Parts: sequence; C-alpha cells; structure tokens
Amino acid sequence: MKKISILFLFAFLTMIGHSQESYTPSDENLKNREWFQDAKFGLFIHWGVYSVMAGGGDQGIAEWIMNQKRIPIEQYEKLPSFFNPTKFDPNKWVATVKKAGMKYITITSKHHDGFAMYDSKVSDYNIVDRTPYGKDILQQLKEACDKEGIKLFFYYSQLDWHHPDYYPRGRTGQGYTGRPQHGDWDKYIDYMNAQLTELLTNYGEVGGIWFDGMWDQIDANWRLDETYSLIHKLQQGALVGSNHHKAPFPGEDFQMFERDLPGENTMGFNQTGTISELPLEMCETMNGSWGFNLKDHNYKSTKRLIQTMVKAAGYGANFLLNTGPMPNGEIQPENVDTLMVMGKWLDKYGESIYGTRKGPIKPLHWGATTQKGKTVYVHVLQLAEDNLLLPKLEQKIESITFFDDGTKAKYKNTEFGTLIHLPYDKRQEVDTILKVEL
Ligand code: FHN
Repeated sequence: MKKISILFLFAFLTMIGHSQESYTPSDENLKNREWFQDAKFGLFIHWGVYSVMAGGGDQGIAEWIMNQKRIPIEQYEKLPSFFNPTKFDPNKWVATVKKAGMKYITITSKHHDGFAMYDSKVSDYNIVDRTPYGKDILQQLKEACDKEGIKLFFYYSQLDWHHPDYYPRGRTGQGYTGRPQHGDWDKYIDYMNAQLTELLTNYGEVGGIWFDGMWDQIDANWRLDETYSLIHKLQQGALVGSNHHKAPFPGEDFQMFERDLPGENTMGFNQTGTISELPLEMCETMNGSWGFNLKDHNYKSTKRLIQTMVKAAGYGANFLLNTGPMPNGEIQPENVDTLMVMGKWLDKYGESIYGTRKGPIKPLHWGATTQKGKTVYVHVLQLAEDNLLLPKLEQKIESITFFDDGTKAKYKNTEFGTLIHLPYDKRQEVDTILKVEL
C-alpha cells in the first residue's frame, strides 16, 4: 500500500512538473536579494512589435493583440517589418529611470507572441533578423545600464503563441494561429532553455529572469528544476522569479504580485493569498495597459502611484512600475511626466523607502510603516482625524518627529497603542511621514 502511494506521489510530481529540488542559494544570490530589497523601485518595460498596433483602437489590448484579435502567425509575422524604432535612445531611457529614482529595469526579452527583442541565434524570429531596425535592443540597453549602475532584468514569457512545439496548447493561442495540431513539448523547453542561455551569457551580469506565462498551463511539465538550475549555474547571482500567481516554487528567489499589493486579490490573480519569506515585488501599470495603447489615457495619478509604492514598501515589497514604449522607441511623454514627479518625491523622502524593510505594523487603511535599524517610518496616507492611534510596538518609543521639518510630534502611550497628534498644518497631500526612534 505504502509503495503504491509513493509511486503515485512520484508520478503526480512528475506530471505537474513543479520543482521539488532542494535549492540553496549561493552567497552571491543572497547578497543580490538584499540589494533587491534595498532597491525598492524599478521600471517594467513591455516593448515588442505589438507596439506598432498600439492596441488596434481598443482599450485594454496591447501586447495581447495577436490573441485578442485572433491574428494568425502568417499575418502577425508581417509586423516586425513595420518595426523601426529610430528614436530609441537607451541612454535617454536610463537617464529617465535614474531621475525617477528607480534602481533597476525589467524588460521583455520575449513576450507571449514569441518575438525575441534581441539577437537570438536559436530562432530568426527576432529583432535583428526580422525588422528594418536590425539592432539588438537588449544589448544597447545593457550597455547604457552598466554605465549608470542600473541593474537589468529580463522578462521571459514561457507561454509562446508562435512556436509550433508549444504543444499541447494551453488556455491561450488556440485555434487561430495556424500551427499544426501536433508538436514536441520537450523540444519547446529545450528551445526556451537555449534562449535563456543566450540571455545569461551574451549580456554580462544580469539582475535576473522574470518569468511569465506558466499560468497558461500550470500543470504542464515545465522542467523547472532544469531551467532554474541552468540559470543559477550560468549566473549564480541572478534572481529568478515567476509570475505564476502561486506560492513560489523551489529555485525561485523572489515572489511577485501582479497589480495587487501582497496578499490582496482585487485582480483575481493572487488566489492563494500566500506571501512568502522571499523578497517581494509588486508590478503595476500607469494606465490600464502593459504595452503601448494609443487610446488608453486612463492614467493613474502620481498621488495614487506614490501611495501604492509606499504601501508596497510597508509589506517589504518593491514597486515595479510599467511603461509601454511607443513604436518609435520613445517612452510616452505622459509616463515620463509621472516618473519625474515620483523621482522628485523620492529625492525628498527616499530615506523612508530605500534600504528599508517592512515596518512593525502591517499596512492598514490609514497607511503603512517601513523600518531601517531603530527608525520606524510611519507613513500616514489618509486620515480624516487629527490623531492617529498607532498600534502598540514591541520596543519602547524614544521620540517621534515629523520627517518634513524635524519638529517633535506630541504623543501619548495608552493601553491600546500610541496616540500621535497630527495637526492639519503638518499634513502632506500625499504622505505625512513620522520618524519614530526606538
Ligand atoms: O499576460 C501577461 C501580461 O501581458 C503582462 O506581461 C503581465 C505583467 O505582469 N503578466 C501577464 C499576465 O499575468
């Protein structure tokens, strides 16, 4: 009986293909996890040949246009010949990132449409071979990042609507692509690992790999053990994360949350609600799209974005804010404006964000706390009253001051917590920060 159940367990684990290997991160990897947690703010870039279609006149569609409009591969393959981003200036992108106070970039090396934005040798379906532009975007961006000390991460879509061997098909890319109704899954995984090998050997040291798309068929045999150990073998320090919307699998170095704060599930992606002990990251869009969408002007206010970043930091999570560059290679001016406002805010208040970890009190309706050593930063984001009852802290409070002018705040310890007086003339529109010394 026991033997049967062990055999069953083995068969089950092989079938679901989840990594079960015990993984011990290297010292370099652990060091990079610390760096990552200190960095707090990064730019997510969704850029591909789909930007030429700019959403096709529909809001909510951009990098998904191939699937949403059911464009067969034969037709979609014409798009690269229209992609000529002559205004792409990697130094300008990186200067914008720096001014925004961001410390890293995560860019799509290949999205679900299967098109590689770099010089891949394992497939000619890439920017160098198929576009009039003919240059490797990632190479240029990496050089610009290196000059300015910005780390570069590569987004890689495991899901592929173009490769014939991505078979059996998952929830998407069905029916319309024109691919044959057969394929060799293992060949596809080999192809993916070959592309990852390129990404981890041809561009110097990279921050890590940001996987996406496994949710298309979560139970397929993804051979994660092999892929993750390949990455860690090629670059011990590279951080692996996967947006599969589940609790992290062994071999992953950080956990991400799509358009939700850790543990929240307003988007329906984070059904498990699990928050792991790994470094965390939340990604968010500036409007409703990842890739460039001409019609979507529903931009989130800078107040909202800063407050989300602060709340994310209150959970100990990084904030990876997205832009979808235009087909000419420029970042949308509206997005640059937003980034500049955020950068200005961070110039002033960055001390309460960078290098911090989650504070002693979990984010609540009124705001969040972050902590660095013996200093707790209390971020009051919305509070109608002029007193805040801060839940009891384990350590004794030595002093409380207003971040802005360094003046002392009046407070009183009660049996329910510390009551802090927040007069309205001390309040800031976006975030009133108090420094609590322990
Ligand atoms: O389908 C993708 C989507 O296009 C985008 O890349 C986001 C980024 O988190 N992830 C996927 C959806 O979960």
